[in-house]
Amino acid sequence: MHAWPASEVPALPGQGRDLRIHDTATGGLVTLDPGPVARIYVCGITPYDATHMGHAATYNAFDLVQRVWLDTKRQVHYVQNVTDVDDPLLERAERDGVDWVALAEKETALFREDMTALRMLPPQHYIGAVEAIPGIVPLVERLRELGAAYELEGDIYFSVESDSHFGSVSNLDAAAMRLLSAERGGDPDRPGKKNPLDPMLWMAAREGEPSWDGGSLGRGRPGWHIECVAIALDHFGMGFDVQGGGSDLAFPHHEMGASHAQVLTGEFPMAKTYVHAGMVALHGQKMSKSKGNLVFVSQLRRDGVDPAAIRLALLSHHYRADWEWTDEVLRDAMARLDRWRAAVSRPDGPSADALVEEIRGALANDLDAPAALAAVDRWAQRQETEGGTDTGAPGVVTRAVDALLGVAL
Ligand code: 5CA
Ligand code: ZN
Repeated sequence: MHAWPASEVPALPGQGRDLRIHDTATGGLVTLDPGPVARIYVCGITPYDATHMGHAATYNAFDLVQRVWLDTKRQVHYVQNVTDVDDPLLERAERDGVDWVALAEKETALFREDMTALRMLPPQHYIGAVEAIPGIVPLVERLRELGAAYELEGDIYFSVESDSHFGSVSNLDAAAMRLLSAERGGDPDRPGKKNPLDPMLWMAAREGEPSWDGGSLGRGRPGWHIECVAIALDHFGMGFDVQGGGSDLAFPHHEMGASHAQVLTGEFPMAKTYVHAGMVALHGQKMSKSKGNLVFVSQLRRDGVDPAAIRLALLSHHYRADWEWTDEVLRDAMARLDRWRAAVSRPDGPSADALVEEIRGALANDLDAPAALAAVDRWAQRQETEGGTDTGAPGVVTRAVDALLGVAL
């Protein structure tokens, strides 16, 4: 499917910095060393209740990863999926009495609009689960041939024990995995499974639900994890630079996906680095579709909030932190945007050369966006109190904030 239009990323003077970032698999900071074309796969939305601030915060984190890479003069190859068929989407369509295809299309269109407004760089390949099915079926067949998959009442499961590296993304113990599996789309209590954690690869057609021809698998639809594996392997193969998503995807989604891919190819690891963003909460609880405690990007836009202020609100928290969305967060961001705009609207100002390096340094240090904002704040403050004679400075600040933070002043 098509993605959304790209906003231009201005080139900055000087040298970009290599990114040090937290890797969930090793539990520490790693310095990424991508080739001339950096490859990143970011898990996309399941298209209903899009785009809430939790979604937006997670996509903001991976947009920053790309902006740091682009600043080092690398190209970025970015792939994102849309889980446009899965249990929760079908359940929502059923609840609301709407066609699931129409729901997915409408929500994906809204997501594209929100991403465009927020100046999130688009993926080069934006792939739906449904369009990936012809690539998924042979992978499941191959897992069966390899003895890594088994059938249970027509459904096909992946055997986690077939991967000697299973557990190496999330590093959780079996009890924690079992709990999270039950919470996040798994079925650990289904009788007949070899291991309670085994995830479904292919679900046999159910009465009244959509299904596709699965060749030797029979009619059915794909499981969630194999969807992202098929898309990532198709575009990147193994060993791509970053797989990203919110922290709720570390287990089971990224763990299971890595295992599928590792068994399929005999190679390790699937992604060199696994990066996870913290969870955004509202009223003390994780913002989630199931709880319905959501603030939508599109609603704020309709209320007349400048998307640049929404973006600044996201940037005012470290991507790895869990944080709470409040009216105050947005008010502070709007005030900051006004201050920055006033500061760059003057014909001259204090030199901004050091500021560009400060923003670069902050982002290269595990995407420390709050530190980058603080550096711009200091420049804007100097502009207000002392001013300066550098006629190029306001333009440099405008371009740096645009290129590195995605904020249009
Ligand atoms: N379609 C799958 C991924 S293949 C999925 O998880 N979709 S989603 O719509 O539920 O979430 C999309 C992205 O937003 C995921 O990376 C998820 O981790 C992230 N996300 C969901 N809720 C929050 C939240 N409250 N805070 C931060 N990120 C969130
Ligand atoms: Zn995914």
